[in-house]
Amino acid sequence: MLRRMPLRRTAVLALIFAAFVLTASPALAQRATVTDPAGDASGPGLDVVSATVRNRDHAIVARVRFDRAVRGDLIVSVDPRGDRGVRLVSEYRPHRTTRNYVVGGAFTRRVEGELRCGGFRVVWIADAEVARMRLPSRCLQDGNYGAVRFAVLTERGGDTDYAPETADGDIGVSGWIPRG
Ligand SMILES: [Ca+2]
Repeated sequence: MLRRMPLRRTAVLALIFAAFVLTASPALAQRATVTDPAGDASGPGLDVVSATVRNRDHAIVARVRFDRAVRGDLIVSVDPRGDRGVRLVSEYRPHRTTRNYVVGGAFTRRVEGELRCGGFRVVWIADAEVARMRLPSRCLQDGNYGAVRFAVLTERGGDTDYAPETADGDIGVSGWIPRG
């Protein structure tokens, strides 16, 4: 027969379990999300609402949500620790051809020039106001990297919106995301 556990002991166990889950989840998640207000964009371009990046073993996957998926350029900067990163670019044209490409250098260390990256894919799900970018691992430092961090910028002529934002209102950067 089961012995009834005293109430206080149950509460202590619940607290220990909650603490374990809270400590364990960031390492297990291998992803980071940043959010940004709707309605803060400069001009009629892409107003970023949130962005999530997953650092999977074989690919880095970014999912960016907008207030509305309208014409504009989306740039996701990805930075490995201590090394040169890349910028994932999608020039979204809902009624024309959308151009997708990768450029060398993250926002933190910009380099000009397009990179060849076979397998770089961008999907716009306009009904859901979402863009999804997938960069194969081999296109970043030949796959030799661990944690990454990211930032999102949108442009239409000039800068439209960005996330995360620092306290001073400049473009910031996410926390480090361990590789899955
Ligand atoms: Ca915004």
